[in-house]
Amino acid sequence: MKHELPSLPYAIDALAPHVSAETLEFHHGKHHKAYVDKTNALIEGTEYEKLSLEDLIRKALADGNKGLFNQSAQVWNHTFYWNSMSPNGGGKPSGELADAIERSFGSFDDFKKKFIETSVGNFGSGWGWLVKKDDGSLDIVQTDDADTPIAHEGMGKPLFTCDVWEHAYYIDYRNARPKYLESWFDIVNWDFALQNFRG
Ligand code: MN3
Repeated sequence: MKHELPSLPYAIDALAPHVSAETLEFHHGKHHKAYVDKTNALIEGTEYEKLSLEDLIRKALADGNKGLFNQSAQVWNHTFYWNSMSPNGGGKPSGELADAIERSFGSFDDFKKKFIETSVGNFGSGWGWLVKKDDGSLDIVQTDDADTPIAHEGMGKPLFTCDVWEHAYYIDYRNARPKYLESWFDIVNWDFALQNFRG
């Protein structure tokens, strides 16, 4: 199958000032598009062509096909990231997700602090994730470069992700990754996270 660049689930300027239209024009229109185009070019005429994006990512990793893994995992991660943000986001989670966060991290504030510390602490490029483990508890994980929890057994089911590659924040925050993360919490899509928690 040919993979498509999904449309953003909101207007290009809807996340400003937390994430500007200019950032999204580059991040979605150039970076994400390039990952989609390169994935399609790499799978053309190969056995990967018939696989879903998720299966393709896992097979590329198992095959040691690093080039394809990086491009295809970035396609998945970015689509998940767009959905992890909302102009109606921010605030605190509700319902059973709020309970799970308290159980796993002590309090919402402790969770937020730990998520920001973990994501700021990623030495290079990568992703911060809130994941649900098999036992129902929550965890914060970081992955490097294109790596993604969906490629690894036992890493947990992603509930939301924050892109901490410089291209995600450099236009708006220059090198200030902690500022980006603080601001990012005002657009976290808790409805999406709850849906993933339940699903
Ligand atoms: Mn990115």
